[in-house]
Amino acid sequence: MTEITVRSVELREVGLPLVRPFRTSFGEETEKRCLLLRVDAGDVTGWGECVADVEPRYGEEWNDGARVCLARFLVPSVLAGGPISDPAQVTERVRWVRGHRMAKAALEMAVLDAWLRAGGASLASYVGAVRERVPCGVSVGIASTVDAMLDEIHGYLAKGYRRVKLKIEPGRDVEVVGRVRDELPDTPLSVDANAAYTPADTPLFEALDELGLVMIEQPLGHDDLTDHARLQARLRTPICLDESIRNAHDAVAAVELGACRVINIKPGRVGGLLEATRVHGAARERGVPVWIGGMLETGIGRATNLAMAALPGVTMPGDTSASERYFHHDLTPPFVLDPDGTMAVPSGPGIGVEPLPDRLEASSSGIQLVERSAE
Ligand code: NPQ
Ligand code: MG
Repeated sequence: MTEITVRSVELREVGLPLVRPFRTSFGEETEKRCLLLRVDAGDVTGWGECVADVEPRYGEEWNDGARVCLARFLVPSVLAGGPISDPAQVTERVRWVRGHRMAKAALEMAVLDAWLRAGGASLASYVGAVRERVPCGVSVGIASTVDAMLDEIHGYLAKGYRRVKLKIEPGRDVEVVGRVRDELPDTPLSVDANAAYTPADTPLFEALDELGLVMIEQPLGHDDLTDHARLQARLRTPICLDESIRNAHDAVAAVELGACRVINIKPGRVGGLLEATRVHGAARERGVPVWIGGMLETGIGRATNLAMAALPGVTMPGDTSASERYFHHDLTPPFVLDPDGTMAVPSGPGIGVEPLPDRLEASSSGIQLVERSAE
């Protein structure tokens, strides 16, 4: 039995410039800023990445809030609990804190990485991966013109991506997507609204329903299931829920209500890799296809997403794109897309990657060490 004792946890903010601005219905980013955690467990260390952003736009959490929650509540609870012989103990020790799933997920990832390294096992094997390579899709930000968007899409298709997801927002939707569909009649296309619409927009979704999309992601409220169920009943195109699915319980409720026919799993959004495997299991039992989303992760979070994408119920290409889709220089050795549109699942111990020391140094700010408090 593998057992580790976490001695301290280092929290740091890293900033990586994006190769091009990424615009969604909730805002535009030119730099990815996130918290990275390094767990020191003596003989082994582990890395975790928090998917929160600078501001609470995609979800309720944000970097400064996540850092304080980790430093004040989550890390001390894990440190105080003593040795860890099962990663599920992390979940148990932080259960008393309501919500803060992104912060919890980052800590679980870092402890799990250290624990797996201590036992010499890979994350992929631990979660039950069944593939060594996974098919990948790409998410395309809202551009100022359709031509600019098409240029970008043609570039991705030339690299091999197997599905293209277009971000939409009110005023940049049916017409834009229709023009892309006209130019690319056979490309698997989807759209993601990031909760920008209301039930009053149903006619707009009925128009999108004619465009042969693979799915329509999170059209309505970020915390809604019932409006989505009513909309899904009127559409042939599957609705995929992202923001609305906070845990496996939500996934079951969404499927039973008919609120979606596809689920986007993001380990960070559901509170960790272990809960993400439960979302996967719940969907699989019910015959609901899932795929792994992306939050513009550095190589740390990208590695864990790839491991999850190798699970048997993940039957659609996800937003697990190559490092170069987002960054000139990733924190880890870059993840590269094969011309066949697949990427390799990391197979080394733990999450299989570590930050490159010089890249980490060059992109870090605000480093904080959280140690066990004296009894
Ligand atoms: C989605 N991701 O599926 C998200 C949204 C998103 C790849 O489309 C910083 C932090 C920027 C989190 C931009 C993709 C982000 C972010 C987009 C999440 O809805
Ligand atoms: Mg989404």
